[in-house]
Amino acid sequence: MTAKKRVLSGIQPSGSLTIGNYLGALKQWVARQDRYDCFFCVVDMHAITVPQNADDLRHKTREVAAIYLAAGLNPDKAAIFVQSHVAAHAELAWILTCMTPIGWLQRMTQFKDKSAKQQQDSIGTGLLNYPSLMAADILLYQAHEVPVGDDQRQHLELTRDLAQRFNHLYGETFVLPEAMIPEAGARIMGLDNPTAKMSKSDESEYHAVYLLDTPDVIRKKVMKSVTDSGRDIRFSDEPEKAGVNNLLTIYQAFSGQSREAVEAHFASARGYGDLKKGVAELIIEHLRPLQETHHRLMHEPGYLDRILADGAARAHAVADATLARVKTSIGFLPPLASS
Ligand code: AQP
Repeated sequence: MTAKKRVLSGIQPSGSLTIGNYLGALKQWVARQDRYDCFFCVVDMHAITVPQNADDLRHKTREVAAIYLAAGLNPDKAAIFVQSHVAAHAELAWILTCMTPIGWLQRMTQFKDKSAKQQQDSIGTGLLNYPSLMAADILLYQAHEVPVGDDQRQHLELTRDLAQRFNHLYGETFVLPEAMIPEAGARIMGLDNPTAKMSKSDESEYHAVYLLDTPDVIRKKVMKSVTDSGRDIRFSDEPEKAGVNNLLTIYQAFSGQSREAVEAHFASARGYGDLKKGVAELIIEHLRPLQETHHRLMHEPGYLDRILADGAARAHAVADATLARVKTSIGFLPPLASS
């Protein structure tokens, strides 16, 4: 019997999760858990690369873990844990940071975008080093595949470059991971601005549909989404059709239908109002069971804590072994076990 391939991914508890996080990442994770050896973490150490309120961060960390379960992750199949519970992430991140050319980090689109939103003298170094920490997350588990949205493609390339550099310098140590980007839903755009990626930390009211939004709020946001002045309901790369294209993509990703089937579904629509109604109702229908389970789990903190403790123990077993090997390779003196 061949060993299962390994998968790792994570989401930052930096706000309320959006349908972008679900379609780009979570949905793919659930689809993989039967066939792969899976590790999924709530990446709280990534979240602090921009300022966070401590109470909010604690609450969001639990909320995100509960969403993982509510979305269908099964803790008997996948290790579900909090990144900061496994210290090896911080240790390997430092070792990799020392090997990461600063120019590689300065070229990252996410760094450029996020640093542009902050005052120059308040940008934390962690924001620049974010990709080295992400490389550590992945390489510690020797992950073969990393299911993520399209925005993480560049960070995955940097992870592969770092793994290759380490393997070249110290001998074969790390598996080279591959980004698994979904065909539909890899980049869901903002409802209020379909030229910008939907992000959980965007503060505009009509930007994102959150996974825990009520049906009325979802309807309101989708009905207010930016489209164009035409009536043509079709997939398109034309900039002026970006809003309609985004709504159709959301429909396609939730329904699992082909583009042709989605266009055929809306062929008799009387205008964008019908398209928006169809999209809103589909989102509501898909999120209902997730929201019900999430609500129940948030009232069972003991259960959630046990899952996270068990996940961290499973993560430790793999991560600590990789870290020990790396430390030996680079010449760190092993500590003598105290008697
Ligand atoms: N709009 C999106 N469409 C598809 N996938 C997306 N992802 C994020 N936004 C979209 C995917 O969700 C996973 C978790 O991302 P993250 O929390 O680590 O950070 P991010 O990519 O920076 O996501 P956000 O929502 O934009 O968070 P903030 O606002 O905190 O920066 C990743 O797999 C990502 O690709």
